[in-house]
Amino acid sequence: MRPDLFEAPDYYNLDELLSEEHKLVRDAARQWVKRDITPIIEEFAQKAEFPKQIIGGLAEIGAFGPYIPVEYGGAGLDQISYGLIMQEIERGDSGVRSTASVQSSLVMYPIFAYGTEEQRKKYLPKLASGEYMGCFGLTEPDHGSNPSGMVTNFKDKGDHFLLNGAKLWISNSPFADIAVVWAKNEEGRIHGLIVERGMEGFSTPETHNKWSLRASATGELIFDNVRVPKENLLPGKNGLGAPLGCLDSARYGIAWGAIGAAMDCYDTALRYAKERIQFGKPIAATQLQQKKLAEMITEITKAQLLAFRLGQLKNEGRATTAQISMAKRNNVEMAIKIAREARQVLGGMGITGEYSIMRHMMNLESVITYEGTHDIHLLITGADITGHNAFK
Ligand code: TGC
Ligand code: FAD
Repeated sequence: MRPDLFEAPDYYNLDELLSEEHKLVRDAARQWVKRDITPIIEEFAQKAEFPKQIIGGLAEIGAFGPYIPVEYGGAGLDQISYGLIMQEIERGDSGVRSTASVQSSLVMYPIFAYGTEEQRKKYLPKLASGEYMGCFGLTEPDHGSNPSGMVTNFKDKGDHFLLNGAKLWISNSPFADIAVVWAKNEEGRIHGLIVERGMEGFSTPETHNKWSLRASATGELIFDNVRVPKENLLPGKNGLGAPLGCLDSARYGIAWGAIGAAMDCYDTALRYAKERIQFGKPIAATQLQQKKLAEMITEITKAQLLAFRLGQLKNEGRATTAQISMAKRNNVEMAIKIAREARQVLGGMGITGEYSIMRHMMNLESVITYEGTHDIHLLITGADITGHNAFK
């Protein structure tokens, strides 16, 4: 892959709205991505392998639990800092951002928000440092968009719970030390359980042959009569609202992350268009390429404003699920469209691993599907504005 010459677009001087802390956090993540992600990511994506050596670096830039309080090992930052970290990591690769999203919002957050003090102390510092890696099991083979239909279940056996079922499409599962698993009790109520690697009957086969998120490990979670200690139940919240509350946090991070992927595609396409000469002039001097590039920067700027305002609302505890859905949906679609256009600006070179665009484009095909599909987020907005739920 070529040297990383990335320069972040900031057409509306949004840096002026950031605090010194925001900029410090953002710049540290940006430098780390240039130094530790760009040089290796294409190779790992090509060989479909998660680069485990980056775990320590992710922990150092505060990507594991950015908004989890310092007393539990988190970075104690605000929601805008969290968003900026996700933006910078996804500028490098959506799969790397996935690893951080899952660890922070889908594993650390439920333990912090719904766990006991003992669970917080036992798991959070190790998750923040990367000593433990976690995964989140909600989706099942027959229940993706409709997780309330899940069949994974646990029975009370007196001194332990007996867990049975299977989860599919689980980021980080092949190497995770712990899994936050959502399962129904005997009354059909959904609860979160912490399942640890090594528990008898628990296995995590890897899913192969993905064309997307190739540098992220995805797999299954299989529970065959797994004895889960009773102290591993998350007692603070139950019902579908418990996992959906975690998704709010992860979807918010994705709304920022997608901007990073889009910025990288735009920046690459802009530089290429200025340097590539056809018919005796740079292709950047042609109206058709200018249209593409001008529309890209317009859409990135709108997405940045949406994410920033959502971050302010989130800091104030006022961001609604529907507002988060709108931002996730808009910003991921924005990014995937920009990746497709940017790929064309590079002509044939756009399909090679010399440049990051095709990898971003393929990654975004997962991002537009996971954490609620593009359709599901539209229906969440639809239900919110009309008062009519089209899911049921
Ligand atoms: P519905 O009846 O609407 O809601 C059930 C209960 O949950 C409450 N609720 C929420 N609570 C907290 N936060 C939220 N965001 C909430 N949304 C809803 C709701 O009030 C209700 O509470 P109660 O007390 O009345 O029972 O549920 P539904 O069955 O109609 O489903 C709604 C729907 C379709 C929107 C939801 O299920 C959904 O979002 N589906 C998409 C599934 C999804 O996003 N899966 C993601 C899996 S994880 C993943 O993809 C990780 S990829 C990560 C990476 O690698 O980066
Ligand atoms: P389905 O729900 O079967 O949807 C298929 C199509 O039908 C979609 O286009 C959808 O929009 C549409 N559709 C569904 N319902 C409706 C409706 N009511 N009206 C209109 N259209 C509808 N899950 C986890 O729990 N943990 C993870 O870590 C995780 N990581 C993932 C990593 C990757 C790489 C991928 C691809 C997925 C991951 N997922 C994870 C699963 C992800 O959340 C699901 O794929 C997603 O929620 C969609 O579910 P599904 O794939 O079963 O599609």
